[in-house]
Amino acid sequence: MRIAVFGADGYLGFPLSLCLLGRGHEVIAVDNGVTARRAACTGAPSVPADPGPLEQRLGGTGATVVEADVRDQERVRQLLQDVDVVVHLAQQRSAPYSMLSPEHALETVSDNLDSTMAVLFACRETGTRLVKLGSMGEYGTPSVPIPEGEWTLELGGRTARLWFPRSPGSFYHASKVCDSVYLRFACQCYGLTCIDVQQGPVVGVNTAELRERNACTRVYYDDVWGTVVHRFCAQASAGHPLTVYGRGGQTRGFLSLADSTWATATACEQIMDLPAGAYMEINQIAWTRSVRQLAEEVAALARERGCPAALSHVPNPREGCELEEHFYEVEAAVLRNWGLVAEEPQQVLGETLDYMLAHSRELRASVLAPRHTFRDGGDTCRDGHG
Ligand code: USQ
Repeated sequence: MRIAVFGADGYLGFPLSLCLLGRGHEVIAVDNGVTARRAACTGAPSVPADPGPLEQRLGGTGATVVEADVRDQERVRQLLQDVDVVVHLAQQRSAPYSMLSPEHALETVSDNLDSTMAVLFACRETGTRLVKLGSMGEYGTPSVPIPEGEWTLELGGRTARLWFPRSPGSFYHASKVCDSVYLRFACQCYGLTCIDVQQGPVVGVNTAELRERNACTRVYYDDVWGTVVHRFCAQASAGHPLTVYGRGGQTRGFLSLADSTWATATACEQIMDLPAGAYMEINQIAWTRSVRQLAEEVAALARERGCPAALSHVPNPREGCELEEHFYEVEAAVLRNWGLVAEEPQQVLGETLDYMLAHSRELRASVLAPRHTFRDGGDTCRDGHG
């Protein structure tokens, strides 16, 4: 198949492109480099600091690399001519970034909406099918199990198949809710075919294809772009206490980078079997952990490697926007039915820790502690957002 990956230079996009190529697909890798620019703006280095130009990193694979802004409707229409499936990852993907200032909130919701609308209308015209990366954070943390797709409500002696209620915890997560609303409507109204992937935080630095090419993806560890496990591993490697926000009972569904690329590539293939007009939601997670448990596991692995890692319960910068203790259960049957054999959490945590230890000299100490709160934001990059 011909598959376009929008956001191909990102943490997920690059390994996904390699995975799709490995499965024999033709890949059009599209990016405009905005994530690296945004991260530089908040003082956030990735590891490695500069993985090199995408064209070079995909050299010799046969992928077509295109620099383009996917908010540009006309450009997206051109790019999707004769493309079977597009994977849309090209969005502002940091919850903390979206809470830094009114400008960052607006940039997040408008950029994410613009790109989704451009992709949606291009798909309507070209018949391209869409795999869209959403977020498990659309649902928040309700005190009941989160179903996969629609659920049945009984009220007043009647039943209805409905969408599960959304409860986002940041403007970033709210932008993903809007994406889902527009895409579901477009499937119903225009006959678009879409898999909306509600994904939990992705963990890890490696996939089979990255190992094979001895290549790296962009991994962040700072308080704006770094996700929790990457931060804990970097902190342990740098001799910094592991910053558990508040009580640390915040529980999420995680999956490894390799599992995420496998699942998203599988979604690209599975979507061809869906009837036109189908809107399918899947919950892309493999295992659940509280952040306290994760910190304890990373600290234990660090101690095994001779690093004296300690936990520090710091005031939660997301106070008021997330619960610190809650029930969390997620239905994730689709991935199991597709045959996902998830990587063991211990293996993924250990590999991520080893990666950070190998790069410990590059780690910037000033971005390890939280610098911003969701309520008050911060001054970072106020003038140069985006
Ligand atoms: N946390 C800590 N200590 C830290 C950093 C984070 O305890 O040093 C806690 C946060 O309070 C939060 C949890 O870890 O409760 C997860 O935070 P995160 O920064 O790892 O992930 P999040 O902001 O939720 O966003 C990430 C990705 C986003 C994706 C989302 C899936 O950046 O693109 O959509 O995970 S989900 O978490 O299910 O919404």
